[in-house]
Amino acid sequence: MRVLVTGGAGFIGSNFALRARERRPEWQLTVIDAMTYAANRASLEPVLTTGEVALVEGNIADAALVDGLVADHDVVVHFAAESHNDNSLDSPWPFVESNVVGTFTLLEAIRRHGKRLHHISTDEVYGDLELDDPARFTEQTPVNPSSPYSATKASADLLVRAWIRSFGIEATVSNCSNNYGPRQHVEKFIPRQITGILQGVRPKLYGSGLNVRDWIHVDDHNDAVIAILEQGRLGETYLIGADGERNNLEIVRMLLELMGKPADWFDHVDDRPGHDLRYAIDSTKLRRETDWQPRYGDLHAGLAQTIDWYRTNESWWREAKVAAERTYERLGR
Ligand code: NAD
Ligand code: TDX
Repeated sequence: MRVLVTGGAGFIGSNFALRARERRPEWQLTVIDAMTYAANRASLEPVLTTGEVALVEGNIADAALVDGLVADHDVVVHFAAESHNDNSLDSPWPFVESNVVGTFTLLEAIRRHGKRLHHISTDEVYGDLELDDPARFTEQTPVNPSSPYSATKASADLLVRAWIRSFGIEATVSNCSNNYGPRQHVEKFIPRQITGILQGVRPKLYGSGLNVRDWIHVDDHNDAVIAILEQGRLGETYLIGADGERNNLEIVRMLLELMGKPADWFDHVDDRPGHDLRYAIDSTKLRRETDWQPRYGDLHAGLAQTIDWYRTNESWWREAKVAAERTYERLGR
């Protein structure tokens, strides 16, 4: 099977390429990535140097390029997106271009060539839940996005659903909760705090720190994607989550403990505008229809592995850290 991975030089996409090489060595993988600030060629180095994965540097909104690549592959796994909420509040256009126009461009190529698509999305399209609400998101929850990022992801999801219904394309969609693990850009919450602590900087909590995210290890997310590709029903949406609800303060306390710092060694900073309170995923459908199960049940163990990775891969993140912190300084966070 020839698999085209969009956004494969970013966090989840590069981990997907590495995991697919291990679990499905017979697949032929090509990555298309615009190599934005969020991409890192080094993430793919082990599979690029052996020739196991081909990297095409290009934009998914480039219709001619995408048409040729889709024609040459059997399946497209679509990770490419602008992915950071804080950036979307600062400058929304790249989010519309990559997430909406980019997805539209892919869909048209998929339709022309009759190929299979798996579209990767986020639980943020459903908006947020109250802190004291026992409810969790399901595939039936109506979309209700809060930020420019989540609005563009919801738009992309709706385009995919419309192309399934109106044009009969062979596609599946997954909406996953917050990922953590190796190779995540240092602008994101967990790697920002880990790399900060390694540099002697106290963690920074937005607002009260009581906002809840539902954490899943990136390998568990990617195993679910492989399960959906192989066992999912065409036309369906699957929610991916591993019952990892924690508030941000609890995460910071775990990191401080694992890294040998006092429990109160953090600061509160200004809150993110429109900051979603809580996300929570009910992944019953995925578990009922496929054999997927998360392997990282223990968040402590997953975070310890992630800390080790950042500790031993400083050259991977050093430059990006300077740029990310410069942006945060300008945003006052
Ligand atoms: P990321 O920012 O680390 O990586 C995104 C990659 O896409 C980058 O390599 C970037 O260069 C590339 N890209 C962006 N625009 C492009 C374009 N127009 N053409 C080609 N390549 C382009 O993001 P991530 O965290 O790996 O997220 C991957 C996907 O998973 C996204 O669709 C995101 O919405 C979704 N998702 C992420 C999370 C999470 O917690 N990180 C959770 C659920 C879903
Ligand atoms: O320094 C920080 N301090 C802090 O308290 C940062 C960077 C974040 N936060 C908070 C904001 C959120 O409540 O931590 C939580 C997680 O923040 P992010 O890592 O920015 O993630 P989030 O906004 O929840 O979105 C993530 O999960 C869903 C990904 O970035 C998205 O791509 C994905 O769709």
